[in-house]
Amino acid sequence: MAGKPDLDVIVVGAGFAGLYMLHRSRGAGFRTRVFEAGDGVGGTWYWNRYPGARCDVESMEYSYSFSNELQQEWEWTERYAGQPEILRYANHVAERFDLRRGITFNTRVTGAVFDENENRWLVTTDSGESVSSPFLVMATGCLSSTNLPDFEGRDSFLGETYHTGRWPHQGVDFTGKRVGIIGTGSSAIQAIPVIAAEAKHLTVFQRTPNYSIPAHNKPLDSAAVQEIKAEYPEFRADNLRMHAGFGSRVHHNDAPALSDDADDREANYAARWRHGGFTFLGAYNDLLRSREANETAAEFVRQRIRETVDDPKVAELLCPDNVIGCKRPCLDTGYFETYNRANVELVDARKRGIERITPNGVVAGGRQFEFDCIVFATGFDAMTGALLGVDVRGRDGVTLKQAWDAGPRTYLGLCTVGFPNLFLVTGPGSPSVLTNMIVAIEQHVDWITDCLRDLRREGCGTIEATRQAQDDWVEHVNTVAGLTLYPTCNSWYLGKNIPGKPQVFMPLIGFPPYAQMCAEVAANGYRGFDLG
Ligand code: N01
Repeated sequence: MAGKPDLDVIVVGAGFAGLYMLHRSRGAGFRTRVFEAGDGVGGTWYWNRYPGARCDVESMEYSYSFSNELQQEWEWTERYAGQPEILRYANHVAERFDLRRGITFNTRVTGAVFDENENRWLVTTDSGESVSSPFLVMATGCLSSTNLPDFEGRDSFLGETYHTGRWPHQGVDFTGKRVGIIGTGSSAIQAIPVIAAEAKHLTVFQRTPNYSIPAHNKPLDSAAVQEIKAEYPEFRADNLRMHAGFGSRVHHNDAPALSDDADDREANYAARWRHGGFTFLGAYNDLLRSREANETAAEFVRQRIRETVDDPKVAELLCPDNVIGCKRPCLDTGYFETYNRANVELVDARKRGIERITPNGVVAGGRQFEFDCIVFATGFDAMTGALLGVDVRGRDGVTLKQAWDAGPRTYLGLCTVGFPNLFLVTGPGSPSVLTNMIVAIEQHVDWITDCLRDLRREGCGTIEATRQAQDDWVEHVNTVAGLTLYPTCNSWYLGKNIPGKPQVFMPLIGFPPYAQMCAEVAANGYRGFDLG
């Protein structure tokens, strides 16, 4: 490779992480270019346009904090913003900070090879372009690589098929259609009530029942918004303190569940249920540490399901029996009520799974169902899928896939041994999906940009995690997870939703101490990194 690269930083992805990375690094004087596979900004909110798509973190929190002008001028309309509004926000940010000119759209990065002689990344794209830069930032998102299970006969279906994570931009009209939906995760739980209201008939195939908490979404009250805006920095700081694993401001009760008697506990859960959202899981401090405590909250939710769903058999099928909060909890608007509709059927796919897909529909539970459309709400190859979807090669030509053969290994969730100058935004081993993603993104992008400036100031060309620091970090992430009930169910946090994926608890639990650790690493001369 000859000559100087004309870029300092290449960023993969123009979601919230890529947009902010471009803004910060450009502001720090780095020549930065972003590649984006879609034809617009927004990442996950660009692709996930399924009916009912809405964020489960409140809109006043799920937004950038880096610009006071931005946070003052933007007006959210609902307590939980819908996908179209969040996408409008992403577009507004791109316009306001003149980011589009730094983004190459409709271009997927296919490969990235580290040149050890020149200390730079050579990046190739599906448009045939090759570019190089010393630093490469993967802003590829945690829930962006869709999981479409290899059901027998999947491609034989003659009707229309959709994946919630790749929804057609023009929308889908289900009027008069017989629809089957596979999956009952967050995406399905949001889509099911909306599709049911439109379709002639909806059949839901459920493998594992899910806990869901009412969102109680509503228009935002402008006086309350003004109050927050008057003290937005304090509100954000307060939110950080309150993050404890559910991605949003949670009012924590710092007492164990069994310290209350049954009536008080019920009253506490009921008040939080009426408030809606993840506040429910902050009812006690040991809900994700003690099975006995957890069961009290789980049973409260089961009772609400039994109360809501008219047919007792359907209600029992909908009642989960695992730990609440162990999988990402869902927030819904009228999910359980939907099973009282005459045009909705719930099918138990737990024992025999989806047996096969036929030209006319689905075979499950020993029955044949005929459909005009099938919706796959089957989730994502989370946290590593998008990273490993790019052919990344580090020192000695070792691929990221090889390096992570037994599961992802990182230092701070930001860097990985053998891949110098490669940064992961909200990578495995960082809190990422267990906190408010925009908060996690801002913290990572700020850390990476400050690091790039420090390297420039010190005249360093490379930064790479040491093996010892990485090994210690992986052990730390596992130890913290092992103190909780998180690893006890088949969640995508563990990679259990993807056949053959190594099972490792990928996110780190606990955002505020994590952010503090990252700051200390930088303040101590990038402890745990080799700088060259
Ligand atoms: O995906 P999921 P998702 N046969 O993996 C089923 C975020 N998100 O897109 O549980 C039959 O949760 C699978 O069954 P099981 C949020 O973090 C946020 O819904 O594995 N079924 C499950 O029911 C969320 O957690 C928002 O047994 C199969 C479903 O498909 C994450 O994205 C909205 C199957 C997949 O559920 C992912 O949510 C949407 C098979 N072979 C998403 N394979 C909000 O902000 C999978 N399933 C509100």
